[in-house]
Amino acid sequence: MTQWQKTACSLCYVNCGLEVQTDGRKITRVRGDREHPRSEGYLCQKAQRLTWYGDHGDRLTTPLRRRPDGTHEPIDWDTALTEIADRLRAIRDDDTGGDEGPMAYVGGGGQGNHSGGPYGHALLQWMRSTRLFGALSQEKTGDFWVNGKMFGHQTCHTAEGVEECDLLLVIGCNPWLAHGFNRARNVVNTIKNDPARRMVVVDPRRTETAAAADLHLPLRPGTDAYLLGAILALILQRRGQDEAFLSAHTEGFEHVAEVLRRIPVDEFITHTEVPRADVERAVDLILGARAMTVRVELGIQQGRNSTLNSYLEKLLYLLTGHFGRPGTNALHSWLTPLWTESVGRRSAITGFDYIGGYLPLNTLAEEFLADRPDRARVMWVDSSNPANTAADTASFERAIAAAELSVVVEVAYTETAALADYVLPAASQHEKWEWTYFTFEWPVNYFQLRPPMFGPLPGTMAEADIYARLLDKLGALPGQEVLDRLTEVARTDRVNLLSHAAPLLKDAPGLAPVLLHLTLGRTLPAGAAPAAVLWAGCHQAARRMTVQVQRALGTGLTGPALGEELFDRILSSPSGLAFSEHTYDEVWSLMRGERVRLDVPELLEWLAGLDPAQDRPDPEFPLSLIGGQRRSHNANQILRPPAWRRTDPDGALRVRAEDLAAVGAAEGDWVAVVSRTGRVVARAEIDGTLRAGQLALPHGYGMSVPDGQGGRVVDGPRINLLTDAADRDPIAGTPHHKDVPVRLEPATAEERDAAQRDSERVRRLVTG
Ligand SMILES: Nc1nc2c(c(=O)[nH]1)N[C@H]1C(S)=C(S)[C@@H](COP(=O)(O)OP(=O)(O)OC[C@H]3O[C@@H](n4cnc5c(=O)[nH]c(N)nc54)[C@H](O)[C@@H]3O)O[C@H]1N2
Ligand SMILES: Nc1nc2c(c(=O)[nH]1)N[C@H]1C(S)=C(S)[C@@H](COP(=O)(O)OP(=O)(O)OC[C@H]3O[C@@H](n4cnc5c(=O)[nH]c(N)nc54)[C@H](O)[C@@H]3O)O[C@H]1N2
Ligand code: SF4
Ligand SMILES: [Mo]
Repeated sequence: MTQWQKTACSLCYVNCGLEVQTDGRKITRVRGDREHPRSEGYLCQKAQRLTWYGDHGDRLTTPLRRRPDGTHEPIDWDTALTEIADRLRAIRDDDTGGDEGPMAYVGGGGQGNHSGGPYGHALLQWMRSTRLFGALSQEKTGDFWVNGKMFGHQTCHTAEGVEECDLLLVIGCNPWLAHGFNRARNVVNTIKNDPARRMVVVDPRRTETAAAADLHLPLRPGTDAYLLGAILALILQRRGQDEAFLSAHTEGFEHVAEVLRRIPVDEFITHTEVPRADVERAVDLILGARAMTVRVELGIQQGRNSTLNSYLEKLLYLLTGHFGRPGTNALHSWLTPLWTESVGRRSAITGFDYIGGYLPLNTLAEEFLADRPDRARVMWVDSSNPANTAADTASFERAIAAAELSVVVEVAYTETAALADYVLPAASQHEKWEWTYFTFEWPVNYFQLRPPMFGPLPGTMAEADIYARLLDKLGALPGQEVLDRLTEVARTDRVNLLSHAAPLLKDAPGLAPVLLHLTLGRTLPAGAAPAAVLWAGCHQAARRMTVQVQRALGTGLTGPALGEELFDRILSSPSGLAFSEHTYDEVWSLMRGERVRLDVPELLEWLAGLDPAQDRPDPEFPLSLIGGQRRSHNANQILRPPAWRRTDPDGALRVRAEDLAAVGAAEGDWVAVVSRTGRVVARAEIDGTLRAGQLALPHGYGMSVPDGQGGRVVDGPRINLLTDAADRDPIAGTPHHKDVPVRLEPATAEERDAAQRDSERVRRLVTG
């Protein structure tokens, strides 16, 4: 009988536990892992396609170096790492720039892989650089900023009680297709079928989730701040605030109330174009709820007034006391926080604050293209494909061309890799020990370390090894004798390893992961060395939340013994395990400070200044594009072969019939979507679930892939040709991708012919 191996799905950040069967390097069967303590056997249709992630013609198997003509040639690892090290050292040594250093590091992990991040950060530190960018800083940093203000620290992060709530308020997300929380479809169906539970959806489009809801508020795109402001004002008018909760746990309510009382409710509601009666009904449901949970995502985080939206959605549950009880929002624990806190640091070039350690991805190009000595000089990309996923593709291309050195660490020959000076081939998530820090559960939180299902693909290395070898070439590491001595300590006196290593780390604390990898790592099961970094996290977690770790593990161990136990359990639990278990009243221990700060002056001022009259579509670009819609057949840039898409192979433009007819086009025609920044041709598909004047292009297309005939073909729209990096949030710099101002035009005959030709080539790959 064939063995089922345990792993997890890396196609979205929910990371459901899986069991798979394999044949050679192919995954042949996939099922949900019922022993996975969090996902309990759940999976969605995408997991069946997982094999396409690691098994395709664009897998990298050798380092590449760019030739003067822009093409790449294979080189061996030692040459690649030696040349890169020489250039890094030279740039570091002659850097005369400011204190942010010459390197910009983009990425550090995707939807399922965070093992490489700590090692990349070690390199960034060695380069005396702070400029860190990534997917988080184009979606979540506004939320982190608000959390910092309200909960006292930017790593305080909220969770949702979707399983136990009696009212689920979904704002700007579509869990039916995008998930975002555990077992999303089961949750949506269960609420739908339970007469005692309700769901309200705030989304311009009648999404699959909205169709299952008790109430759908189809607001005009970009008007969430007006709607949420009006709802909050109505709640106060009805004295719906939870006075007992407010006085026990919060401060600053009076300042918030003052601003909310001045909101012109009628005017705001009119601006959203939602019927007043429906808004009132939403308020009724909120005030009648026993336990409400608010679930949000890109619709507001990548929408207009993004950071303000992140504040208002939190006020909704905090003012009404729906926090820290079963079925409400709460904070969650971390084994190791996925981001950090940064307060008071800002980019000298753009003036944007660092948030959670990150600068806005939307400002990456400016950091390189500024004509000043402190500009960024090295572009280092790991586990990210900004040539397709960062706003304004053309400006990213200028930025990487302006870099004195660009390196991409990747499993696939991506659009970003194609532009880099050097490309370093990483072992895939199926070929190394891997984990994710997307651990967002409360009151019990879970962690899974996944063993590899295949041996290393020849020519590739795990990130931990890549960075360790590079740092060794840079002379950043102690000699072998020292490492051997520490390895012996790891074997015989593991608990005290860090104190033995302390003198080495005094001046370079960022090297800790690399040292652990090279010492403790050698004592772990075969190939598990990169997991050594988790050991430090286990000890920290055991110190920080002793009682909760004890509870989760069912042990009375204390002190370092508890950290050791947690690490051993992680190593021996292939389905994952619960690492912390809180009681509800312990939620306050996850905050910094005693009380939630409700009044955030910058945001109250922003709210008070909202003016519907100033907020009108540009007549030149009157339509609103959802630039990057989640659908049943996209998964960021993770699954590259078009063959996995039997539906929607072209990545259709979805549009209402009347908006399409207005440019003289019909379903199936090629049309041009035009923005201030660019022009993209797509095949039109009629979709009556959109609001009038709203269009949608999918996320996760626009990849250049082998066409099977010796050439390459781009599979669908490169949506970020349309987005403008300057169209961004004033605080977090996050893009407004869910509301891109565009117009529609008929495609020219030339565009149509080219698009049709490419589509046929892609479709041949789909049908094999
Ligand atoms: N199938 C699939 N699932 C995925 C991914 C994927 O690529 N494919 N990617 C994963 C990732 S990285 C992320 S971050 C999540 C994102 O998950 P979601 O945020 O749920 O997905 P999106 O489709 O980007 O957009 C969310 C919703 O915002 C709505 N919207 C547009 N404009 C507005 C507006 O002005 N106001 C409001 N309230 N809503 C608006 C859209 O109609 C859409 O339903 O999905 C994850 N899951
Ligand atoms: N216009 C528009 N743009 C968007 C969005 C949108 O809605 N609209 N959504 C944004 C969002 S929410 C997100 S999260 C980003 C996602 O965009 P990115 O940050 O670029 O992340 P992914 O698309 O997930 O790409 C991950 C890359 O990591 C590589 N990879 C996979 N496994 C490994 C590994 O083990 N090691 C290494 N080194 N590499 C690996 C994959 O090949 C892939 O190229 O896109 C953003 N861009
Ligand atoms: S919900 Fe996400 S992690 Fe779970 S199977 Fe689907 S794509 Fe994979
Ligand atoms: Mo994302």
